Amino acid sequence: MIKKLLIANRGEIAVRILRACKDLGIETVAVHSTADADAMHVRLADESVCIGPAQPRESYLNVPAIISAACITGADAIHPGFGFLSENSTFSYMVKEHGLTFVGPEAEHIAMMGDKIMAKKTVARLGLPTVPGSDGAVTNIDKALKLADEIGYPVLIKAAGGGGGRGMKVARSKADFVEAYETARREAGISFGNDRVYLEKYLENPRHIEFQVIADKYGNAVHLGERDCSLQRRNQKVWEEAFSTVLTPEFRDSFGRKIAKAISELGYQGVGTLEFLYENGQLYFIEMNTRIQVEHPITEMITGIDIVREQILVASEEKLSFTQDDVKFRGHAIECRINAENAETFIPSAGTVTSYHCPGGPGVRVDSALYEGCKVPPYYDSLIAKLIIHANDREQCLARLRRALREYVIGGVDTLIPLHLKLANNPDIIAGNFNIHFLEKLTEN
Ligand code: MV4
Repeated sequence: MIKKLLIANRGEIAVRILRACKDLGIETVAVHSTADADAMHVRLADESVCIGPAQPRESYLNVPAIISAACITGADAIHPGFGFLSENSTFSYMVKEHGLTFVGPEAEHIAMMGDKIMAKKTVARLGLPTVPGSDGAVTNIDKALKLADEIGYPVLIKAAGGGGGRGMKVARSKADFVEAYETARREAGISFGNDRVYLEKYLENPRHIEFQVIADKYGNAVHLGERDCSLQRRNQKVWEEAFSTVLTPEFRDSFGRKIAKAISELGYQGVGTLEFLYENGQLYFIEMNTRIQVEHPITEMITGIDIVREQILVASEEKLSFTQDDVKFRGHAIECRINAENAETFIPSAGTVTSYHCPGGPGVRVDSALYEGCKVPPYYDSLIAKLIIHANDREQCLARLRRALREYVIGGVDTLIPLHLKLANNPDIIAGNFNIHFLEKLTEN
């Protein structure tokens, strides 16, 4: 078992991981930048190490400083959280080379899923449906044009090194294709140092649905159902739900088991998320994330499983403590991402939190590192709290959400709370009637 865990992250996810460690009796080491000296994750940890200046490059992305901090404090493991170094296969490899446990999958699996072409090929070979498109990279414009005709317009050109919405170009017709293709390759080369691209049928109005999985080192893999993450803006998710309103229990069960089987066959170990686009009653794989995700709490609420605890346990080479048949789903959960941003302009808002009142009561959970008087620095992601609501059904969940949002007070910085109140009262959202473009359209201008 891991005895002492260094958390290579900040903010609410660092606090979330600390809490799992405390429940497990694991000692904790926080690392922080100079801007985070008074941060909640530093205060709650058993020990802390300053790893550099405010700029992420010099602190939370500073691999030598982080590994040194683990060595001097006698930590035997590192948890990367999400963002920062969480999907950096070189980092996970270096952690291991220093005799430390990396709380995450094997470096080979991180690298495999980081290459979106390899990820898609692997998942297709394992029998899961993928978006129709090229079989791997397209390297030649004549072949690409021919393929695009076969796929049928609109066609999307995606970068192997992209993901999360980066490095995509749509070609609406043959007339657009050559320019879109050349631009996509050039931009991919500049952004990712890898100009390999692949083609996909462009789905016009899909939902974004993702399945949570967890696997141990002994081939046991289970799925924990899906989340609907369609409500996003500029590739930033804003509101997530478990379950999606569109999958039936039978579909979920059979599709989820296929995913778990594929993950087991892959020899994957740790937590992971398979992202799909949903259109016309079908799911099509697009990408896999090899980290714990921001929205994991909604899955925790409907399954009663502490996913971060299980993640630490499987990294400690423990067997998964439950089987697929043990997983029972209950009710509905919604997560609202409370970003320190203006709710109309989405301009980030840094500063001091001058007042703080957290909502509570039945079905309300807040994951946050905020406290009255804390600073929200301008250097990092604007996510400052997650409001997670659970209830027996979706309607009651929305009612509790409205109640909790009205109760929540965060003074001194702008937040997305007013936007979430608007969403929780929107007839289309109440009816479950939305896709990946809904929020962009609602908030444009
Ligand atoms: C797509 C797509 C439509 N058709 N692929 C954007 C993020 C990246 N993970 C994949 N993305 C998309 N891939 C095909 N073939 C539309 C998107 C997309 C999107 C996907 C999920 C959530 C939000 C999105 C917003 C814009 C575009």
